[in-house]
Amino acid sequence: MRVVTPGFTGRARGNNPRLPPGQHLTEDFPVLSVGPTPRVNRDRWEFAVVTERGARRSWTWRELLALPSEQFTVDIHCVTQWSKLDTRWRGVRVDTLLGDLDTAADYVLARSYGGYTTNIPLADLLGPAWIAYEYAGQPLVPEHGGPARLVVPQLYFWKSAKWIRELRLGTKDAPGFWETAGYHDYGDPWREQRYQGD
Ligand SMILES: Nc1nc2c(c(=O)[nH]1)N[C@H]1C(S)=C(S)[C@@H](COP(=O)(O)O)O[C@H]1N2
Ligand SMILES: [Mo]
Repeated sequence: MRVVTPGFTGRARGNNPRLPPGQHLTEDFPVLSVGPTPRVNRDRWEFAVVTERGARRSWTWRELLALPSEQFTVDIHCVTQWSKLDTRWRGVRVDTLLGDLDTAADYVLARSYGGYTTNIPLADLLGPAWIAYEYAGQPLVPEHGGPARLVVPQLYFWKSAKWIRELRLGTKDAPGFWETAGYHDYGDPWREQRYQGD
């Protein structure tokens, strides 16, 4: 039996219920970077979580790899309207990194090597989200954010900071690079929250 839902014949969506409004599918993996690709040596790489009270917890590359990791497969949606289904990664869940951290924060500013920033509610980083270091079974290449990047699949992909360096927890929301430039503060692709006011 074929069920036809009225109002969802969706030619523009290619009839694919996994495609958010205004998006089209891509098979390749476009690179979208604001500036030059930072080359971060894994020997000097460090990742840190900083709480609203200034407590800092950090990991070297070896320490990150020693943490429990998982493979995950997610759909990603760029605000420039491409979506890619079933992308396969390996990484450490953000809740593994936060552990029993003592915080009253609701917001996080992700900060990258190279200076990029983006804000994400803490709840979405527990949603889950990952610090990913493998893509399609290979070490994550610099163009796609290697050594490691954030992957927050339920938000537009600009929230998934490449070359992640720090998660800064705060009690107040602080917009990042694209949010300051007029992009949506939250960025839910299913509600098509592309720009401020959407
Ligand atoms: N540090 C950093 N992270 C970033 C970006 C960037 O320019 N710098 N671009 C964002 C945007 S707009 C998108 S769509 C994705 C692109 O990731 P990709 O280049 O691996 O496809 O990374 C996001 N994370
Ligand atoms: Mo993007």
